[in-house]
Amino acid sequence: MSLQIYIDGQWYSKENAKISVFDHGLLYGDGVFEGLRSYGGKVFRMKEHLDRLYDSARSIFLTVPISPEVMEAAVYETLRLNNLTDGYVRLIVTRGVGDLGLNPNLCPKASVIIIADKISLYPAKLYDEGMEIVTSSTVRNHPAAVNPRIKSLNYLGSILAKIEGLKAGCNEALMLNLNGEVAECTADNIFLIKNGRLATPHVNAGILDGITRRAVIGLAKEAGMDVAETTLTRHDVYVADECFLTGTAAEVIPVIKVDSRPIGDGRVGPITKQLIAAFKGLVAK
Ligand code: PXG
Repeated sequence: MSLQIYIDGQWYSKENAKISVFDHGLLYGDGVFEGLRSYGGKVFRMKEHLDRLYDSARSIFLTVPISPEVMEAAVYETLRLNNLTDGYVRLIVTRGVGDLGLNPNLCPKASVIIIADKISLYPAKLYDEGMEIVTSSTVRNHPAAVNPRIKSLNYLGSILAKIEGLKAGCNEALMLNLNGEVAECTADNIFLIKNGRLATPHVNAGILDGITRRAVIGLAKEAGMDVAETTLTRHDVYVADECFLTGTAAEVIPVIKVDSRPIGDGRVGPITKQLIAAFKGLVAK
């Protein structure tokens, strides 16, 4: 059976799941989204994802037409209809259909789309051996423009950085903020380890407040590690002992080379391994 996709209260097969070309989500990237993951039939940190979605919407004056409770039920129903216990869920709220002008007041109703599909994982090899990343020339969105904490449908900056990464033979790319400080990668947050201590950019560096990032900070603290949310430069990355990325799709993935410089001894480090194992334990709960 074809994938069943939720649009505004009804499910459509993939072939028939269509939205208007006048939807401002398409015309202007006017909307917000979330990426969630289900493990063994349970969505990981559902409430945190829904809170972030509704906060993103609120920040852009977008009224989500259904309550978080109805949204949660629709997510589970979409997973069930597609027989997915382990899967990836994309939640999208668009401004809805309007005219060709920018005016969102002419879009009477926001649209909600829920797509549940199998997760496309990075190759297992990357988790064992670590990945290589490069710094992108595309600067992360300035928080005074559209704050990166808003998971908006405008991902062009991250897409340009991703293209630069791919052209350099890398699966991810590091983005700096306008001050030249480390921000995050295109769809993942970044962590460094130096002398047994963890460090990750503060959300005020202009990053997405990642839910996997929060989970890993919690796991590290539970394990008695020191975690600093702080200002980091590329120098800190280059001289780190270990580096890893976090994200809903990637989970926790080691980085062993940045801008052609091996991180630490160029192999996946012990603390990264420990946190990968702890994260596996957490999602299996
Ligand atoms: N930073 C950015 C810019 C993101 O878009 C993360 C960090 C990680 O956040 P979570 O909450 O997932 O730990 C994201 C995640 C994908 C994908 O397929 C992920 C995101 C966006 C688009 C695609 O992995 N967002």
